[in-house]
Amino acid sequence: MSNCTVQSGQNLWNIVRDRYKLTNNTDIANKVNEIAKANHISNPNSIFAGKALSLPEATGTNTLGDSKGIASSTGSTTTTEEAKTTPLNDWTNACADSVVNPNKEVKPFDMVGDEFRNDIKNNGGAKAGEIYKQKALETAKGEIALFDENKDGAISPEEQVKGDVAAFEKKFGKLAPEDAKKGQEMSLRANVFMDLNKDRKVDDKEYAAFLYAMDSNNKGDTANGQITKEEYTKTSSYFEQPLTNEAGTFRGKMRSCYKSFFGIDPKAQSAQ
Ligand SMILES: [Ca+2]
Ligand SMILES: [Ca+2]
Ligand SMILES: [Ca+2]
Repeated sequence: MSNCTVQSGQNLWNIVRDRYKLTNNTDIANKVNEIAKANHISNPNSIFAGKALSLPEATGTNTLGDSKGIASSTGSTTTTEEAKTTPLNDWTNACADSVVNPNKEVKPFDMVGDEFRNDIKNNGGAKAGEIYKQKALETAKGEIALFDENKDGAISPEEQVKGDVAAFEKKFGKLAPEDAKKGQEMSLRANVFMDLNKDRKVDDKEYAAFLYAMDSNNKGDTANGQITKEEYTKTSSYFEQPLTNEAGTFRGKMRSCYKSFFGIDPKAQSAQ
């Protein structure tokens, strides 16, 4: 066991990664949870400079990934048992339909329901913002539950890559290897795109901000709580490289939504 003091600019993720020389995200996430538990840290995402940590000695047996890290996992077609057994929800179904059947008419995904609309109609929308936020978080949590193999409440790039393929295969049957590979590359970029605070995982807050930005990704730039196929496909095009100006604007919108929903600037958070 050795001790270290958290320096400014460090987070548990990079401390653990560097100390144990881990390159595989699942290994890092597992180790982060282990260290957090041992140090009675309830939220591994928020540790502060000056905090003393005890770290077990590195054993050198844990370097499962290669030096390419996440990239190495994209070639794999392993699927998570979790994603295979958990039924798809309305949102994941709508996503899968939008991607796989470009010609199919897909009903807008109603994220907010009548509670939201009635508040606008009968109550001048006094609670609409709060209702919207809760519904977006609910949808986000449903999505995360499908992918979250290590149960840390967020989707790591690796979980995203594995889970997306599993979900698609559950709906459409086995994918051809080249389609699976393309899908995995897309999933990886999507995960990085949504990860506003750059802690290498997408949590419910980030996903909720993403849903809001997607819901308002239309000509009028307004969110109505229903995500149309057009809004969805336009947003998915941002996962292509290189990042376009439009994609940058979209991320700006995610960031301001995050700030107004949760009162935190994701940029400031990532600098911890
Ligand atoms: Ca996770
Ligand atoms: Ca994140
Ligand atoms: Ca909409």
